[in-house]
Amino acid sequence: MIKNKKILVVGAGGFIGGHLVKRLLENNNIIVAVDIKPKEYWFQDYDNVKNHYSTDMKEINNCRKVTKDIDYVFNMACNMGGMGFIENNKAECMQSVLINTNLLIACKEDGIKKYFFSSSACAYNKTKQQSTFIDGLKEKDAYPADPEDGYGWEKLFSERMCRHFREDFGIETRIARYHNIYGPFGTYDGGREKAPAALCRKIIKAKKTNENKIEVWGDGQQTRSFLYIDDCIEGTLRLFESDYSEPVNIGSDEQVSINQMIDMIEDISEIKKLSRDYQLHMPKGVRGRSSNNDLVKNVLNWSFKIKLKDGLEKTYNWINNEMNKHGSNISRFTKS
Ligand code: GKE
Repeated sequence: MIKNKKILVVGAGGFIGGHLVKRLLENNNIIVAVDIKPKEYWFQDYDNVKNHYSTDMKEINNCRKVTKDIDYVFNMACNMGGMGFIENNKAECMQSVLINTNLLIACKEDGIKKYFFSSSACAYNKTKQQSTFIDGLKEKDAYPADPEDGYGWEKLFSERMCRHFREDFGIETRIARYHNIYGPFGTYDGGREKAPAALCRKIIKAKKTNENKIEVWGDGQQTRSFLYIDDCIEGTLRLFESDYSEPVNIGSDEQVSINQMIDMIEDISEIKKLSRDYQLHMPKGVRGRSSNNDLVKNVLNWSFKIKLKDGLEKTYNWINNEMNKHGSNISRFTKS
């Protein structure tokens, strides 16, 4: 694993960025950490980061300020969230293209050797995700292009920007297509939360208030696969160190319906079965999605380890603690 390097992590105040910084620090790397959020809203606190910056990396001059004397760059930053956010904020999501583009330009100017871009399963062609249980998406299924409107187009375009900076200017680029990453220190309330955290929160709240019903977006039969954060960080670092420069799925192939995931969370909470109020008008996204992991096994000799039930248990316990601490007050985990 990467050791004793000077690494710029952009989006260090967010969910995946926060876990990445923690892991890189454990390996004695020197970290320069950047996020658009004020420091008090960063999802994790670090004592031993060399520099923190709260700055907007959509501006090229801000990128130029932080890319000096850096070995490697991880771009984990974008304006994002679960379906409730990305379906209603397409223009906001697409502006993240400025982060990746300006950061790559600054990296080229400063001779950065290696660059990581966090892409998404939202880059995949929508027509391949129209039935509930689908074959896992293979990397080639992103083309012909018809990604998630807004957010997915930004990811696909930025993937290509990385490719051309590699081909034309020799920056080594690595690209992960993340499949719905979840776990502790992630957003669980406020509108940007994804399904695992949202449903944990709703079930915890039902338990605390003795309600017997939760709201579920869609009919509950839509499917996804969810990847626990520790697996995500391991896969990310392995990909970064590999010599594979095309996009790779970092995801799980344990495909479940939303109803099946709710069953699991109900078991964890030991609550009696709740009735489900299916909200068909709420954002639903694609009908079915899962990761095909043939390529990742082949090029990294690695695949995810943590089963959904186990990852949900850790996530549920963390959200439960946070809700006990904050009550109905807004915590820092409500901002992306
Ligand atoms: N967020 C949320 N909250 N989703 C719910 C809820 C709820 O209370 N109840 C049911 N769902 C359903 C959604 O309607 C959707 O069909 C499914 O769960 C998953 O929603 P999600 O976790 O918000 O996001 P998606 O998997 O559709 O999309 C996410 O994909 C990732 C990549 O795999 C994106 O929002 C990105 O966060 C990310 O790129």
